[in-house]
Amino acid sequence: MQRTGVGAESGGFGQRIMELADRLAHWSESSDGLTCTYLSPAHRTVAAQIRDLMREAGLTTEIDTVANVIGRYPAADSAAPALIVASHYDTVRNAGRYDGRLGVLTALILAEHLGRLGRKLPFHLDVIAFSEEEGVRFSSSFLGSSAVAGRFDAKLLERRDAQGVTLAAAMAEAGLDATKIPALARRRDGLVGYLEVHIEQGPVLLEEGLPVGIVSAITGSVRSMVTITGTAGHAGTVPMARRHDAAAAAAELVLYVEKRCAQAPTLVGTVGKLVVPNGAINIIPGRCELTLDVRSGDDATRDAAMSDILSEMERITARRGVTIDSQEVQRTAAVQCSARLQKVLADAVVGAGVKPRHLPSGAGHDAMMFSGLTDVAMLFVRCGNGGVSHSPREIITAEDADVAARVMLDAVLRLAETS
Ligand code: HGY
Ligand code: MN
Ligand code: MN
Repeated sequence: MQRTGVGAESGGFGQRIMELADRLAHWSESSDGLTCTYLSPAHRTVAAQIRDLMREAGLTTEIDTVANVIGRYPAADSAAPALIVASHYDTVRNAGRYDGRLGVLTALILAEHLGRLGRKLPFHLDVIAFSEEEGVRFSSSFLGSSAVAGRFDAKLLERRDAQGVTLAAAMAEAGLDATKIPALARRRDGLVGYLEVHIEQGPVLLEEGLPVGIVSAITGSVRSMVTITGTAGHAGTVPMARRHDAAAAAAELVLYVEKRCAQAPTLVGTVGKLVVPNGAINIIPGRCELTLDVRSGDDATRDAAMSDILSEMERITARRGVTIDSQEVQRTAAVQCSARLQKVLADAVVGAGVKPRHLPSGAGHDAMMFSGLTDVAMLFVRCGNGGVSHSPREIITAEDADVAARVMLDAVLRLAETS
């Protein structure tokens, strides 16, 4: 059975994916770089653009009540289960243009190609562009995918953004009805699996000269918001021995996180934001707000590091006469990808003439939300520029995007043959 189908002229998928990624990158809430966070005007425009692309591809489309964009390439049998092929369309600040969007556009291109071939599948092919994976605006990731996976935490609706706007208010302002979120949840018996194409966001495939790789596991993370309260004072008149400097305490904590999280192979720890609110050059910082992101491929390793970091916070408190409040805002368990779907991807990778390389993901992904509900697997695509991501220097090639699209198309058709 010819799987990749006629009409898939070599390189055609990749070129189109790159062109569409460039198009979607036009909309940003910043004049300096690509930033597209949940329900901003840019975010709403990109959702409409993706919906229109899905319509042009012949999919039945909708934008759901958390702003996920869903395009269905229907099975012959309306009662058939669905295969979800998805990723996210929101971005971090000053982002690259492929994180998330590569997966959305690849899924779209696949569905469009199958429609052009008139090739029906024994399952619906649901292309989903999740609305919020990065957790930038409301400090909690996977908002879009958690709703579809039936794991949305309603307490999130009271979470406030930097301007004090609650998620509930932001949704209402966008005309989204939060009471309809529970109805988005997919059932286990309605799914045959979940697949996601994503950039690797690391150097492994680049260093090994491979265009794609198969994800074996996805790292789990704990994220906290930390507030250190000391005593503000005059920078010129308070002797050093009498200070309770919140920023100096934060500096000690940052260096401790760096040292502690260097102590295990897959353990990483990051303080991504560190702010002295209303700071000034001649004021001793009385308050410092920071974020903490600790991850490991193994939850016990991660949790041991978090426990040590919390103990160090207590020691800093005692040493410096400050108070440290640490609020956990997210905890995601590490996920093993389905052996069954990894094999399907590996067979398709071999079919594309590429050595199959299985590798773990240090980044979190929407796929994690579906683990436990259905089988999940991911295909990584090589990143250039040393593998950099969450940066405008994020880069892939049209050739690699084309390989990934062909591998994913082949994998979907292999699944169709065995369903
Ligand atoms: O932070 C992450 O791992 C992902 O990019 N959201
Ligand atoms: Mn990301
Ligand atoms: Mn991503």
